[in-house]
Amino acid sequence: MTLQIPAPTPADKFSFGLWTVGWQGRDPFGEATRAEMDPVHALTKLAEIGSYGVNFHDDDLIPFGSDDATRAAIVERFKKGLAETGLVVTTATTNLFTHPVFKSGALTNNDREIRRFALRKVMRNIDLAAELGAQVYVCWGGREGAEYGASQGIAEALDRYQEAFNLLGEYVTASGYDLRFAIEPKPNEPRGDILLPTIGHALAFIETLDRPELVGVNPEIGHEEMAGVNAAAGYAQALWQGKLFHIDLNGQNGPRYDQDLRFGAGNVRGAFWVVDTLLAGGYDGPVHFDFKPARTEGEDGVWASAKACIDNYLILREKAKSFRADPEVQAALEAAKVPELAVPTLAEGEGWRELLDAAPEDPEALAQRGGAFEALDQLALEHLYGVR
Ligand SMILES: [Mn+2]
Repeated sequence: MTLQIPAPTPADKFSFGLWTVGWQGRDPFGEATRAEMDPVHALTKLAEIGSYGVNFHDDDLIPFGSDDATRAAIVERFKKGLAETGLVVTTATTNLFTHPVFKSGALTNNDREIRRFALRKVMRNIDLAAELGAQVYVCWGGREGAEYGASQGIAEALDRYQEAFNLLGEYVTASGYDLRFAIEPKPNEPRGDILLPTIGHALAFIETLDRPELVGVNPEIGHEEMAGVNAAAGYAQALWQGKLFHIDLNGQNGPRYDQDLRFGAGNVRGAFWVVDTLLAGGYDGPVHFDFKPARTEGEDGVWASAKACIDNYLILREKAKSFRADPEVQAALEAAKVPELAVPTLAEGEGWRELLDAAPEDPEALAQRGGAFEALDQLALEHLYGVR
């Protein structure tokens, strides 16, 4: 039985960054392999493949250093493109990494003047994000980090990061913008070590801010896998803490350079569990793909890979739904006592005294019980392999 891939709809909220499909294929060893892409052309093609939204770094749309008149003309033309294609601006973000001024970081640079410049650059693009209707402002601190132990004090760097988010929170509040921030963790690349390297680090940092309710996370599958941790489990914890403000889906094969493969083309099992986690947790924000079409590809390959991100999400969503709906899976979940984890450990009205007074368990007998996880996981694989 061949699965019919559903057609994408606006309710699916698929979105792409201009920097994804517009990536020219420059890597540390080679020049660009593709021409620059006109952002308005990108809008047209994104709408054609079933995208609902688009997002951008300030410099993706408006070249760094543009004067006010140039900036205004670009924004007007982009707005017209949005109106013609019906695409929505879901998020925006600041490029705080390409220009050499940011070579040693932006919001946490040791150099105070660079920090001040960076903050002004962020606020300026927040204005544009709000004007275009974005509801989430993504913050990837790719250059916030170091290569050497003595290069910066981590505590002082976190103080400055905290100061920056407190100021930006105050800025959006004072400006009356309906905008929340989403921190995107990454362990390394381009810096040797980046601050807030994983979802967990970011979640802990957010709780120290003046307005923690304004800040959540934007986890990228590849970045979590680069750190060797389970991306789905991280997404689940962010959901559990009410902090999954946005998502970056892509593909990665284990801890190595940031591959940014099209979604579904890296760790397939990991991708399946991410989709299952998003469905179970009721995530209803944009489904954003942060990938890079391989530099081997021409423009046809760019759109083939972007469309494949959408298709792979829809395929995995169908598979996750069929897995959860399968009566054999439900029986296997019962056998593995998965529903029992939702039952509180103490009974209603019980406290530590009653627990201490309760009839003792027999650990030797309990140890004889099998987990029944192998059969359960095999059912998941059979759904994924397409034999169920
Ligand atoms: Mn990446």
